Amino acid sequence: PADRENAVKDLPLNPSADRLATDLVELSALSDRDQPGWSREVFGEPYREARTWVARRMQDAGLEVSSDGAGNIVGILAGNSPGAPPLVTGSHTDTVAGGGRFDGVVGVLGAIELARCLRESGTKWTRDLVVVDFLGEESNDWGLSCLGSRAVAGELSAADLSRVDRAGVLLGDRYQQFDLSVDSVLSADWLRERRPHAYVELHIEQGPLLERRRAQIGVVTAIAGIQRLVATFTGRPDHAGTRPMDDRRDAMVAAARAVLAVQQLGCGAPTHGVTTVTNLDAGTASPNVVPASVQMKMEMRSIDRSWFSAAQQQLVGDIAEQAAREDVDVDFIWTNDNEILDTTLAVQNAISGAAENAGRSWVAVPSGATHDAVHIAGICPTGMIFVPSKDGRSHCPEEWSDVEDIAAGVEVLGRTLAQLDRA
Ligand code: HGY
Ligand code: MN
Ligand code: MN
Ligand code: MN
Repeated sequence: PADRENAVKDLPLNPSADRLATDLVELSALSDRDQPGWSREVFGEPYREARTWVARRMQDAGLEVSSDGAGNIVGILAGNSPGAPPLVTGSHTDTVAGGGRFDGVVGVLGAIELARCLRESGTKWTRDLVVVDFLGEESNDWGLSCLGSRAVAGELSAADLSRVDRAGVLLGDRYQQFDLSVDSVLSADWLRERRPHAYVELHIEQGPLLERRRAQIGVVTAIAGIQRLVATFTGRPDHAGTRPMDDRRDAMVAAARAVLAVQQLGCGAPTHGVTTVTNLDAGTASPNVVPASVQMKMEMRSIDRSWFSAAQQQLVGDIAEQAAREDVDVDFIWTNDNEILDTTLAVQNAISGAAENAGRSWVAVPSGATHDAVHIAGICPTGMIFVPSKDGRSHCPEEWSDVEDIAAGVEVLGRTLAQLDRA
């Protein structure tokens, strides 16, 4: 109806690129200076400092801040009907090692800037606005990403918390440094208690599509599923100097052939699919012994359901074939990080409508990266807004987004939530 359109059109929302820039600079200073780029890994000291800073920033913006039992920082801007299902937005502020300054951060700082704009303009929505900095979105030594969003979505189990890292430290024990216990993590159910009306996450694209299509806003249609594989190649140790080349069972050669087979599978994906070998580890190999055991870690991602499961089978066959060529054995351990997620159509439409209201060009894009949104989607209608990444780079020091693009993203986030507030 016209009045709803006008109400959203006239939304006094003018996010400040300057305030966003100031916050981005201050937060990026809270990182591990001994590593290249910006490193703020979950449970690390810089991350602890950053969360104190984020909580204070949320308070300054007028949000009622608390830490839920799962280590997420939750800020609430009360609406006129606090009992109504709330609008939730947010992202994460942890990074990969040697990462960038924008991944996740844009969604947390953008939401805080949105709260500032609403308060300044005296705009009060019907529904509460809930801003969340989710704990530990990036993958970690325990092999489990999205710790905070999984927990509040009820997707984190006691078994998950009893995983150990390379140093034998229990994941559950690491929460103690945030004064949290396994019980508090497993019982953090406020998101399921207060079933949100919708969740919308602002994030950098981390890829080249928006830049190539000269679009200011990405309306995310789907988030790629991720399957991770550890393949262990077992050959035979031999003296590297005396063993004839035609009589070896060289685990390293088998693994090398497998790396190329993995790449070939990804390159052959018909619509959307990527495959990456992220690590080859020959253990404590001696410099004069034919490698007997090599561990290969890889991940594959796709939004194409018909390709994804068949591709996993084909991958196992291709790797086994390459191992057999070297008379090497191989075994496989798969872990499913997350299923493919189709975002909610109504939320996609609210985002594209908001982009048009804001006079911003937009394009529908898939997300090759995973996000907290994947886990919140099981609880409520969910969508994501992308802003462009320079040269499509991310998870590296070169990661960059222009603050004007981020401010445009915040405006579209605000207009999207304003529409959903009335829906
Ligand atoms: O791996 C990912 O896609 C995300 O950046 N954690
Ligand atoms: Mn991210
Ligand atoms: Mn990331
Ligand atoms: Mn010798």
